[in-house]
Amino acid sequence: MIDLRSDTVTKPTPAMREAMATAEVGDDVLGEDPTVNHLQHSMASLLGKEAALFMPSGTMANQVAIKTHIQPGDEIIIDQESHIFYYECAATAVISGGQFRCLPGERGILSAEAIAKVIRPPDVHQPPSRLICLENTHNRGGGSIYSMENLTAIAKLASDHKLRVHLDGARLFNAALAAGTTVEKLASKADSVFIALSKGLGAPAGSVLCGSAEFIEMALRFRKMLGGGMRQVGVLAAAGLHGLDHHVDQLLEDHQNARRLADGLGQMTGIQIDPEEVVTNIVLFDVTNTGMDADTLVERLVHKGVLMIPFGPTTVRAVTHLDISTADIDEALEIISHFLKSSAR
Ligand code: TLP
Repeated sequence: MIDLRSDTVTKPTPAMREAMATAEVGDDVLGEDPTVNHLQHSMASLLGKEAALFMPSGTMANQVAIKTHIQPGDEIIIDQESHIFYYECAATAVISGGQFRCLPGERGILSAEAIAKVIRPPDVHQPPSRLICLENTHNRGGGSIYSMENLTAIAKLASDHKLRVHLDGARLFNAALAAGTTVEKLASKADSVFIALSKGLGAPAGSVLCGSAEFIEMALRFRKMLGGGMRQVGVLAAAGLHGLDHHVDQLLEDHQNARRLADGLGQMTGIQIDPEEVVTNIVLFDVTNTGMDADTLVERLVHKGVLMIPFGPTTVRAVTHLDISTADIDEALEIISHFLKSSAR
């Protein structure tokens, strides 16, 4: 099976398992897990933030960040395809009582001009705009990235209007490599940011939320409230530290493999894709002209040994990752091409 459903499907390597098995641990709810503390310290300094907090998942990192930033009744400006809005089970409505002001981004990317238009004036009838949420890279945007210039303009706008900025940086390393910059520079334009350890970095679980010391102190309370306080969790933190030490540079290979996949798909009759848009590890393509919808095509390809996921009625997503080689991409392309030719007959 060539599993291109997500970069979340990676299995820990033997070396990562070894790091997990030998990790020093303690009770992290008591703040006594040395490996978690090491990870939090490393991540805060990597992102140029005062403090960091280990989280069980990216979803919890986003939701704890939002709860820490807003009060019930506040408004959050966000792209309409963002993970926070699209895939987090309306958690913000339930947990924080926030209201979203959704904007149509350009492949998920918002501009300062678009955001400026929806910032509320002080008015007793209207909810206060409080927070801007950005996603970099953007998942449903096909791994699209923010330019530094855009982030700087958004941060200035936020500061002029006393709004906070939260960055869903689940794939921030991918964004930094693609933009030729550092995660620290990208994170410098946000008040809070999280990075996932369980995606491109190959760890089995975990995300790290970063921000000011004051922000993280509040976030710690909300993580506990939501049941995210874990005990001897250094075994997971060790996997994350191993990923940070060994799997960041390999993300470039994931990007090259994604582009190779996109180029190959672009040659196939029935598939619509602009390979130039594939700048990180996520490939979106349209299957309308194959005569199949996304569900049917994906389902049939499972039986041929290629796993992808439907991302809309006629859109399919494929994601490259640590457990996918260039040879796997070539084999997947051959399988898909053969399948499309035989379906067209
Ligand atoms: N994304 C998953 C699915 O939930 C769609 C995937 O397969 O891509 N932010 C972004 C940008 C994400 O892509 C995801 C997961 C999350 C947050 C949530 O992370 P987890 O799964 O750790 O809660």
